[in-house]
Amino acid sequence: NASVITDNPVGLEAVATLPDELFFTAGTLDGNVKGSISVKSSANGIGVEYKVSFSNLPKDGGPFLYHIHEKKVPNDGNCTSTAAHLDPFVRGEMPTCESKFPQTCQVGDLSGKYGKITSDPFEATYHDEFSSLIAGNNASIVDRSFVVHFSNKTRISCANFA
Ligand SMILES: *[C@@H]1O[C@H](CO)[C@@H](O)[C@H](O)[C@H]1NC(C)=O
Ligand SMILES: *[C@@H]1O[C@H](CO)[C@@H](O)[C@H](O)[C@H]1NC(C)=O
Ligand SMILES: *[C@@H]1O[C@H](CO)[C@@H](O)[C@H](O)[C@H]1NC(C)=O
Ligand SMILES: *[C@@H]1O[C@H](CO)[C@@H](O)[C@H](O)[C@H]1NC(C)=O
Ligand SMILES: [Cu+2]
Repeated sequence: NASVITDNPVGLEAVATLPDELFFTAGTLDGNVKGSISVKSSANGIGVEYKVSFSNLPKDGGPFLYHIHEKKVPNDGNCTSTAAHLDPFVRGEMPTCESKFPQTCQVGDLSGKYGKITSDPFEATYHDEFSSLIAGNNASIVDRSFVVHFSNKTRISCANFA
């Protein structure tokens, strides 16, 4: 089970915004998915508040998945280089995450914990107890990225947190 993060400094926010250009042309895209994830510390330092927003999704290939990934997107924009999901408790992807028990999921498995992207536009806000905003913490989203996937896990687009 993931540890609850209790020492997030108040007043921090990290934001990642998807780029205008896709690195891959995965499947038949009607334009490019747009979107961003904002991660703010909570007033009491416990966990973080996520605000996610996506639009202009492909017509086929959903419901779409999204996760925090371990590594940053390099300058060339290749989403494959972001490696695996953020998983400091080395849970692995299987068995799939049970959203009723988010502490049992990979820390970075946001669509597993809080729901897949099932509408266009899609907006969601939620509190996550297990994400850190302190660089160097193994559950930190700082110096990481997020990736949007088709339901078959093919990567569509990705962005770095800043
Ligand atoms: C992990 O969390 C689940 C769900 O709350 C709980 O049933 C289980 O006992 C926990 N496991 C450990 C090792 O703490
Ligand atoms: C994954 O789904 C997309 C969209 O439906 C499709 O274009 C792509 O070929 C699929 N990839 C694989 C490996 O099945
Ligand atoms: C993207 O990155 C992966 C892993 O780093 C690499 O294997 C692949 O060749 C890269 N793709 C392109 C088109 O550069
Ligand atoms: C990440 O840190 C937690 C303590 O906050 C620790 O329990 C866990 O084993 C660490 N994970 C790794 C892969 O070192
Ligand atoms: Cu992912």
